[in-house]
Amino acid sequence: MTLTPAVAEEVAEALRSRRPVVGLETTLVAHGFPEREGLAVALEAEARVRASGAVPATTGIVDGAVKAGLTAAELERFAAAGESARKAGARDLAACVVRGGLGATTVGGMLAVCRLTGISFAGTGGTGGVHRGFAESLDISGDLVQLARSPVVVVSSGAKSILDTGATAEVLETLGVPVLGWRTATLPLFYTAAGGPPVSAVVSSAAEAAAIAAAHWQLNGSAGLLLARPPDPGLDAEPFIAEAVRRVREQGITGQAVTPAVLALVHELSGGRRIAVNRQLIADNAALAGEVAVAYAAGGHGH
Ligand code: PSU
Ligand code: MN
Repeated sequence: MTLTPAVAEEVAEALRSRRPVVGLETTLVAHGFPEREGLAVALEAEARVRASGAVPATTGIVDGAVKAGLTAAELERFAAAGESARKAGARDLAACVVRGGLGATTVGGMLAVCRLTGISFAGTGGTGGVHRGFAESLDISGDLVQLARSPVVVVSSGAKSILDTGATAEVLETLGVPVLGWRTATLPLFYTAAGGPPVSAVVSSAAEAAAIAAAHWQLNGSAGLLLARPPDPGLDAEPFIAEAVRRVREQGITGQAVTPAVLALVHELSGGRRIAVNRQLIADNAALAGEVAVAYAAGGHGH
């Protein structure tokens, strides 16, 4: 067990010299895709970050060490572990470090690692949020609170439409997290571009997003921003989602198991199309995070 994060040499060097770095999460690698496809997704996201001129730092807990920047062999371990890798939100980091084994970071877990290591940009598929039926379950993803606490721009395809997206937007407003729409005035719904609540500001270039982030960090200290990019192409998953949420509730599933259970059912009901759309948007979001990180560095803001 070590409490000092293990930052890959390439990542550490980039951070020292204020060059662009992009954090990535591992829950989607271990739990988000069937049969090791998570490895291909992770490598694709890293390649897209590199192509945009930034250094990828995929985060996870490996044998008791909090890591920023994983080797291909480590990524392979996450993909192969599947369900046996523990889902690691911010609250789980300590137990993972003490127990050893693999902890697959959620967006919230990744943000905690970004805070520890000084990473200011990150990419993912969809961020967690307020679950449908929250009035009964009080199920609100830790991703939201971590966003509010971490000076990081997170690029995602908005909040998954398995969530109550209107309530999610309200909580983001309450927490003071700017929601920037990438060339869109409404929050994308992960699989689909249209129909979400309004964003707080529309941005049309990476330089503009970087300038708003820099200003936000000056004005609001250590608070994060969400940059929401509509998926391309989309998928109308709505008919499957209500059914999936209903079945998961009926089965009495609660807590951390809710998101993966709903996603698995949506996948089953949508006949696998979800996987292709998901894969594409994760890679595209990673690339945009890289572009914003590059613009931020070029604007003389540092990292
Ligand atoms: N998107 C997917 N699969 C996932 C997730 C998102 O396609 O597994 C993960 C992300 O890591 C996100 C997490 O941070 O779900 C949120 O989980 P919860 O609602 O339990 O906080
Ligand atoms: Mn939850």
